[in-house]
Amino acid sequence: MELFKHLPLFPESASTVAGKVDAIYFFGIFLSAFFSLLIAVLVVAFAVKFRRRHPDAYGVPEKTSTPLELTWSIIPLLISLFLFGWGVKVFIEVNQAPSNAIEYTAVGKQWMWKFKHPEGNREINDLHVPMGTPIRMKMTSEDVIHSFFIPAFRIKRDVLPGRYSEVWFEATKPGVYHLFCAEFCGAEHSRMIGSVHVMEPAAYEAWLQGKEPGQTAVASGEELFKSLACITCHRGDAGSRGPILANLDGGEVELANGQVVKSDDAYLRESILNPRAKIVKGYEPLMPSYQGQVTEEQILSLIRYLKEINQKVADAGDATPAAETQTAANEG
Ligand code: HEC
Ligand SMILES: [Cu+2]
Repeated sequence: MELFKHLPLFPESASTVAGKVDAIYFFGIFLSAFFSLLIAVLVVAFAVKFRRRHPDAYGVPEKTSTPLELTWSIIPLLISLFLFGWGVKVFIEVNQAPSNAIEYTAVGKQWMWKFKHPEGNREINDLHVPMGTPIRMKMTSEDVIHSFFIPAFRIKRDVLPGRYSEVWFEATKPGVYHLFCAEFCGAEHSRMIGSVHVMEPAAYEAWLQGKEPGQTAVASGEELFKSLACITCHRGDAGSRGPILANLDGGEVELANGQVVKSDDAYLRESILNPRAKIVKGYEPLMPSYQGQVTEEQILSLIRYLKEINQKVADAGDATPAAETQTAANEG
């Protein structure tokens, strides 16, 4: 808000949701201030108006009025419901990344933030992002609970060990913004800070060009898949010891105990670290645990790679009928 530009109390607003979050906040402040003032003024005014004027004056007995009672119950109810509805609308918007959001990853660690761009660039405590692009940050922690907080974007999300959490934003203004850890995480918690550099798309491209790109998550996942010997059991054909890794991107998996579970990031993570927790139907519990052998970043890369091959399998499945029609048409 322009009005608060020079007031250090208020962080800049630099994301698509910031203004919406602020609007609710200001409405709440306005509402509280309005009613507090109204009540305070009335208390004083009535105290003066109805003061005792001579020693033998007595108050009249209280009268009750149903319409009055109803009015002052229904109006606040409507105001609260309005605030609730508005809050839910913005809450959903803040929590649901648009489907075209680009995935970055962040790993919190005492006491730093490690980022990876989809192009493979890695950064520590500094995060460069293009303006006007929705970005989904997939996050986990290597040790304790941290919290990813960018005040200028009005987003904050806990980052938990052993779990994935997500937050999204679309920056609207070039600049450098604070990144804080908002969960006390040890002696140097206060130094777990970083900077988000929002750049014009062209400047961001130039920045990327000037950097050693590093390996994309998919590429390092593929390399790990070979170097950790996953590929010896998951060869991708019917004869291998491990299941064909398909239909794992949001699909369903039938387990040996008859349960059906949804395959998501948490399932894939567990399959790598604790494979015996859920045994796939028709397979032996042969897979070794990779606990302690892979870092959080490597697990993220492996999951990314698994999803990529799933996508390829799915695309191939989609492509087949089309290809057949193609050949049929050629023959005809
Ligand atoms: C010794 C053989 C072996 C190795 C090595 C191995 N796996 Fe497995 N994997 C299996 C078997 C067998 C299963 C099915 C039984 C189960 O659920 O544990 C499985 C299951 C899985 C599943 C669940 C599949 C599904 O359809 O739900 C995933 C994901 C997976 N493995 C990934 C990996 C990754 C990643 C690696 C390497 C880091 C790896 N595996 C290494 C044998 C292996
Ligand atoms: Cu922290």
